[in-house]
Formats: sequence, C-alpha cells, structure tokens
Amino acid sequence: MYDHIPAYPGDPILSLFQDFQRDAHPSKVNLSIGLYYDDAGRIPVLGSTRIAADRVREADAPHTYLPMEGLAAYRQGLQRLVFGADCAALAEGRIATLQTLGGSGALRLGAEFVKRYFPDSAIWISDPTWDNHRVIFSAAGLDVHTYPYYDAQTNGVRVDAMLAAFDALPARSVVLLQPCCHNPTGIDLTRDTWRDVIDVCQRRGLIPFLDMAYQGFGDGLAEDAWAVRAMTDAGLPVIVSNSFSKNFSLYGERVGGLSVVCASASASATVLSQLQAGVRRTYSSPPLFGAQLVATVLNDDTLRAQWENEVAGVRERIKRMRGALKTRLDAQLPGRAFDALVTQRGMFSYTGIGAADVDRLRTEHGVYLLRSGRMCIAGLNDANVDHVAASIAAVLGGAGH
Ligand code: KET
Repeated sequence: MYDHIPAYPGDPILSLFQDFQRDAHPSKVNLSIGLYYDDAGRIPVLGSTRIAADRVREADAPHTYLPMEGLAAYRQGLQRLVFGADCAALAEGRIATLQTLGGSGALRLGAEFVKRYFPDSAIWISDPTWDNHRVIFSAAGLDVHTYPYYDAQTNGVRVDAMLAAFDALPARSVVLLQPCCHNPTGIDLTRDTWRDVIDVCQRRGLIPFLDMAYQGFGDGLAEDAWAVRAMTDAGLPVIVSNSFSKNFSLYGERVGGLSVVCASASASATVLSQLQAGVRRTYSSPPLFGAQLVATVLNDDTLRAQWENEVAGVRERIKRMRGALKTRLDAQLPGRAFDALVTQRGMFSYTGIGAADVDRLRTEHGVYLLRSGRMCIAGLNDANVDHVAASIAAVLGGAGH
C-alpha cells in the first residue's frame, strides 16, 4: 500500500546535525544548527530555568490539559517581553497571543491563518532566509516569493532594492522580516531602514510578519524587539512569531508564541478565537512543562533578573567568540577581510565560504558549517577556536584562493 511513497531526502540543517553526532572525528566542532553551546561546549541548562523546574516539580500539580491558546501566565509574560510592558496595544487588549510549539509552530499556525483569511495573499521572504520559512509557508498553501536582502559585496542589506520590491507589492501581501539576529546572514536592518519599511507597509497596506527567534542575542532584550514595538506603535497589523528555544535554552520543550496585533479589542478576541480553532483542529492544545518554566521565570522578579543576566552572558560570549575567530583568521589569512565576523549580530555569520570548501572543512577537519557558508558562532569556545581557525586557514589558504 505504501510502496509509491518517495523517501524524504531530509532537512539540510537537521541532517547535518545527525551526521555531526555520528562523526567519529576527535576534534569535531558543530557550527551548523542554531544551538547555543557554553564555553565548556555544552548546551546549557540555565540556572533560572533549573530553579523554575524545581518549583514546578515541587508543586506536583496534575498534568491536565492546557486550553487551546496555552497557559495564561505564559502568554502574559510573553506579551510583555515581546511588546514591552508599556505597550499601548497591550493595554488596550488589541493583541491576540497564543502559546505555540516553538517558533516553527507559530510560523505554521500564522501561515494557515493568513491562507484562510487572506486567500489571495502571497508571502515575500528575504533572499536568503532560514530555509524552513519557505517550506512552512508553502506547506500552508501560500505562494512564496523572495525580496532582495543580502549584499555579499558590502556585507550589508540591499536597502533600496528591498524597499522598491515592497513598494511594488499588492495590498495585503505578507512580508516576512526578522527583527533581530537575521538568520542566516547576521545582518539586521538599521532603525532608519525599519522606519522606511514601516512607511512602505502603511502606504501599500502590507502585513508584516515578524519572526523573532533570537531575542536578546543581538543588542539586548528590549533593543532586539525594537522593530516589533515600532511597527506595533505605528498601528500596523503585525503578526509576530517568537521562540524561546534559544534564549531559554529550551529547544526540546517547544516553547514559542504567535501574536496578532489588531485594531480593536473585539477584533483581537475574534482573531484569537480563530487561532484557537486552528490549534484545536491540529494538535488540540500545547504542552505544559516548558510553558510553566518560562512563565515562572518571566513572572518572578528575582528569576527574571537572573535570566536576563544569563541572556546577557550568552550575548557577550558570542561577541567574544566572534572577535577571537577574527583575530586568528586575520593573523593566518592576512589577505582576506574578516570584519563581517564582528559586525554581524546574533548566533550566525555568513562567512562567504563556498560549498566545496565547507565540504572539505567537514570531511578533512570535522568542522561543520551549513553549505551556504553559514556558521553558528555559538558553537565556538576557547578550546576549539584555534582548531576552527587553523582548519579554515588550511582550506582557504590552499591553491585557488
Ligand atoms: N525562526 C528562525 C529565524 C529560526 O532560525 C528558527 C530555528 C526557528 C524560527 C524555529 O524555532 P523553534 O523554536 O526551534 O521552532 N533555527 C535553527 C534550528 C532549526 O533549523 O530548526 C537553525 O536555523 O539552525
């Protein structure tokens, strides 16, 4: 009966992570998937979430169903973290927020919402973007197009071309943007450019869909959410997907959220009801444990302060490793400029290393990057950065470079 089914060729990011786990290379380094490793090379359990987990276990509450929209304390904490505690739209009850299965679940639920209520709308994603964006939105039946974004020549954004593309879109088109720590390039829009994006969204009647997976990893928790808040304050009908996978180091607990900013409290209640229906027909209700951890941390002043410190530590360590790699590469490959390593923000760096060289890094040196040349800086540490730099120098320094 099932013989006609072709095998799934695998996801480029997840398959590479599996290959890494199986690799017997003694000094292998994982710089592929977006996982944050601490300086000892471990995926950390944050101190704040460990205390929260102890509290949840001690409370020993029954493992009942959550409502379709998720845990109330989690949704409130999430809204204040993403939109800011002083957000007017929040005070006016205009934001519909649901707990979702990570950032991916939020994207899929948001994509289905768009397809159902804006059936003629297509979505535009940046060139390049996280590979799975295209997969998720096409799976929900949307036409997916790209807009110009990365400029390899300047290691910046093709601002004029991007704005011109937005300016030519039909009303109600959806534009997917990343408010901070752009995956995969590490290049974000400046606040001036965001203001221009807000302008064109208003002028053309576009729907901004903001995917924020790395809040706090760029310049700070509030700083990184600046674009979300500016668009909300400008009165745009923003859709936001956010993930706590990275900034709480809770990848497997599947903690994220989907928020839709509406024009009135009654519209927000209606939108929420339809999103609830979307959850009910898909997985009925979200998981409990991760939401309890995040809610406990966000809603307790002491734990919240501890967590903010931990996120600051992550941010600083990533920046320090950017500098450490640049210093070594500058010394070993003086002909090439590695400035981008320190100007880019967040976990990722677009290194410009070609696919053939990426393959050599993996097979000859055990150093794993994505074939696009994306490097996850958060996998570097003091013990492996010399090996990584020497491997890159060996591969790039050879004939033909
Ligand atoms: N959005 C972006 C921009 C993103 O980079 C990821 C994950 C997600 C959403 C998904 O978040 P989650 O809460 O895990 O569902 N990106 C990394 C992991 C992956 O590919 O799944 C990555 O790019 O390596």
